[in-house]
Amino acid sequence: MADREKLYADIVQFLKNHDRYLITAHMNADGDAYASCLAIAYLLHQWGKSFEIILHDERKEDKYAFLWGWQYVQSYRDGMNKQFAAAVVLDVPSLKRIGGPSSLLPQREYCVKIDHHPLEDDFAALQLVDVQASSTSQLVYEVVSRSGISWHLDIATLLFTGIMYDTGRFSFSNTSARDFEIAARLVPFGIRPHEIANRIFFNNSFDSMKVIGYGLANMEAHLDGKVSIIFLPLEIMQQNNHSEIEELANYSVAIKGVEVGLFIREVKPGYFKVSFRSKGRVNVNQVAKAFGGGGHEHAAGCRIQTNYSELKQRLIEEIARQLPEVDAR
Ligand SMILES: [Mn+2]
Repeated sequence: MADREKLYADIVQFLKNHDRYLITAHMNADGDAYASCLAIAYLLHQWGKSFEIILHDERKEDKYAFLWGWQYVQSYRDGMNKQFAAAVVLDVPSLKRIGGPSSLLPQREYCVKIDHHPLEDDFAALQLVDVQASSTSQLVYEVVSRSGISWHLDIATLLFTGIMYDTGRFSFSNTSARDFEIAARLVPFGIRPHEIANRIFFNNSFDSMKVIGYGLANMEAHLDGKVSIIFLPLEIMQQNNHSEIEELANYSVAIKGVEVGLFIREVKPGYFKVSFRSKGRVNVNQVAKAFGGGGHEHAAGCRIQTNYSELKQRLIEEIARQLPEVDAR
C-alpha cells in the first residue's frame, strides 16, 4: 500500500510544516474522539508546535481526565474568534457534526482529516479516511508510529484508550487483527488494560446506573423481537443526561434474536436523539440516513423533531423495510 505510506508521510510532514494548529472532532466527543485529538496534540507538543483543542461540547467528560493533555481540551463558545494556520480534524465526517468549531477551520488546503466514518464533507485537502479502521485512534497510531517520536506510556495510553473504546473492549464487529497487533505493541510501555477499562467503562455514577435500569425495565420488543427499543422520556433525561447512560445503546442490541437496537431519548420537548445498533446484518447507517443522520454500518445515530409515537412508528417501518433482506440470507 504505497499510496497509504505516502499519505502517512504527507500527514507527518503537514504536522511539522505549520504552527498554530486547531485540533477538533465530533460533537458529543467520545473515547476515540478525545484520545485521537490528544494523541495528535502529543505529537505537536513533542515538536514544540502550538495548538488548541476545541470541541463543540459544553462539558468535558471527567472520566477521561487521566489522559495526557486533558487540560488542553477546551469547549467551543459562541462567537469564538480565533485564527489558526492549520487544522487537524478527527473522527468526524461532516462540518455539521463538528458543530461550532467548524467555523474556526482554515482553508481546505490547511486542513487534514483523519477518520473512519464514511466520507461526507470535503473540507480537508489531505484525508486519511478508512471505514475499515476500527477507530480514528488506530489511524492516528499509524501516523504516530511513522513520526519518529519515541514511544512513552502517555502516548501509548492515548491510542490504546481510543481503540479500546471504539472496539467496545475489542469485541465489536469493527475489531481487526490490526487492533490486536497495535495493542500488543502498546501494552509493553506499561499499559494496564484492566485499569483503562475500569476508568472508561466501569466507573459509572450511582444515578446513571439507576437510569440505565429504568431504560432496561421499560424496553420494548418489535417485529417479532428483531428490534428492541429503549426510550428515556424528557422527565428522566432532565434528572440525568450524563453520557454514561449512552451505554443503553449497546444494551439495546445485546439481546438474543435482536437484529437492530434503538436507544431513543427526548432531549428537549419534542426533540429526540436516536442511537442505532446492529448485530451486523442490517446497515444502520442507511436507516439513520433516512432520518437525516448517519454513522457506521453497525452503529449510527440521528436527531429528529417530532412526537414520540410517530417517531417510533416511522423507525420501525424503516427497519422493517431492510429486514426481509436479512431473512432471505
Ligand atoms: Mn471513532
